[in-house]
Amino acid sequence: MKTAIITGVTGQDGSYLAELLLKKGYKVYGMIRRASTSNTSRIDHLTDNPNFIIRKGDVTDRSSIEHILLEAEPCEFYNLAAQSFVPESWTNPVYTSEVTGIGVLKCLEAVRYYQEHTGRKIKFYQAGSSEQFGKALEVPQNENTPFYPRSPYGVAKVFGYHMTRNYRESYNMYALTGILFNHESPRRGLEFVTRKITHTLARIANGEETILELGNLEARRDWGYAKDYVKAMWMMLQQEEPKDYVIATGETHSVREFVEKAAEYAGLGKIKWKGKGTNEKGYDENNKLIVKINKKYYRPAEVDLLLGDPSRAKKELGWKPKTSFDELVKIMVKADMELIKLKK
Ligand code: NAP
Ligand code: F7E
Repeated sequence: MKTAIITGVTGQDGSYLAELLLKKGYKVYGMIRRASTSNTSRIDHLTDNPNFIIRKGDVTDRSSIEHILLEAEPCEFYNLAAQSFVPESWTNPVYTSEVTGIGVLKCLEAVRYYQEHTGRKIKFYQAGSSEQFGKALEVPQNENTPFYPRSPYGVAKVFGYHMTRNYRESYNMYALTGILFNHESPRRGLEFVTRKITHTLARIANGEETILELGNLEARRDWGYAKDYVKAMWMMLQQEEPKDYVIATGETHSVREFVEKAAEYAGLGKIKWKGKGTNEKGYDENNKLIVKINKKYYRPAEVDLLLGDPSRAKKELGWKPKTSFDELVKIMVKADMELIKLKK
C-alpha cells in the first residue's frame, strides 16, 4: 500500500487530492492545524475511512512535519499548505512569506533529513502558482517563461519554486513544482472571485436582498476545474524523472465574462451594463441592480492576463483538462444554488 502525506488537506485542493489518492488505494496522512472552531468541512466525509489519518501540524513548525514523516513513512509528500489569498498577502506579507515561502523550505529540509537518516526515498510535490509569472513577460506562459511576481504571495511561491529546484539539483531529491493556473470548484473559498460570484448570484436568485460587489472586471484568468488539476499533481509524481510542469487550460476569460455566464446559469438573464469604471453597474433581466464596483477590491498591483501553455503536461503526462469554462461555471452555480436552498 502506498502512503502519502498532504499538507493543506482542509483546503480546496487538499480535499480533492485526498479523495483521489484514497480511491487509488493509498493510505493518506492529512496535516491539519489547530483552529478554535472546526474547519474540516471539506474532508468530514472522508474521516470514516480507516486509510485517512489526520495529524496536527503546521508547515512553519519543522518538528511537526518530522513527526508526521516518522509515523507515516510515506512515498509521496504533497505540500499544498499556503496562505493562498493574494490580497491577504499585502495585509500580512511577513506571515505569507513564512507560510507560503519558508514553509516549503521546512518541508524540504524535513524530507531531506528523513531520507538521509532512514535511507527511504520520498517524492515531493510543491504547489506552485501562475502568480509566479505575475506581470507576464510572454503570453502564453510555459515552464521556461521568466517569473515577475506582483504580490508577496507570488514572491513567496517563486522562493518555494527555486528552493524545490535547488533541493532536486543539490541533493538529488525527487522534488518538483506544479505551476498551476487558477482552478476552481464548489469547494473554493468564498473570497476568491469565482466562488464569490457564484455564491452571491445564487443568493440573489434565491430572493435575498444583496448586491455582488467586485473590483477589476477586466482581469483575465485561465480558469480550470480543481478536480482535473489534482489528477495532474498525482501524474507528475508518477514520472521517472522529476520535472516542473505548467497546468492550465490554455484559454483565458475575464471576470466580466465569468459574471455574465454565472448570471445566466443562475436564471438572472443577460446582464445589462451601465456606466464606466468604478461607476459601472450591472442589472438583471428585470432591471434589478445586481453588480456594482467597489474600489476596495482593486489590488495595489494587478496581474492582468494569465494564460498557460500546458503542452509539456499534455505530451509527457498525457494530462489534459476535461472540464470547459462553461461547464465549470455551470457546476459552481448549480452547487451554490443547491447550497443556498438547503440553508433556507
Ligand atoms: P486553500 O483552499 O486556501 O487551502 C490552503 C490550505 O493550507 C488549507 O488547508 C490551510 O489550512 C492550509 N494552511 C495554511 N497555512 C498553513 C500552515 N501554516 N500550516 C499548515 N497548513 C496551512 O488553497 P487551495 O486553493 O486548495 O490551493 C492549494 C495550494 O495550491 C496552495 O499552496 C495554493 O497556494 C496553491 N495554488 C492554488 C491555486 C488555485 O487556483 N486554487 C493555483 C495555484 C496554486 P486551514 O484550512 O487551516 O486554513
Ligand atoms: O482573483 C479579480 C482580481 O482572488 C482573480 C489563488 O488561488 O489563483 C488565485 O489567485 C482576479 C484578480 O484569484 C474581485 O483582481 C475582481 O485579478 O479569485 P482571485 P487570484 O488572485 O488569481 C492563483 C493562481 C493562486 O495561486 C492563488 O493562490 O479577479 N477580482 N473583483 C476580484 N478578486 C477577488 N478575490 N474579489 C473580487 O471582488
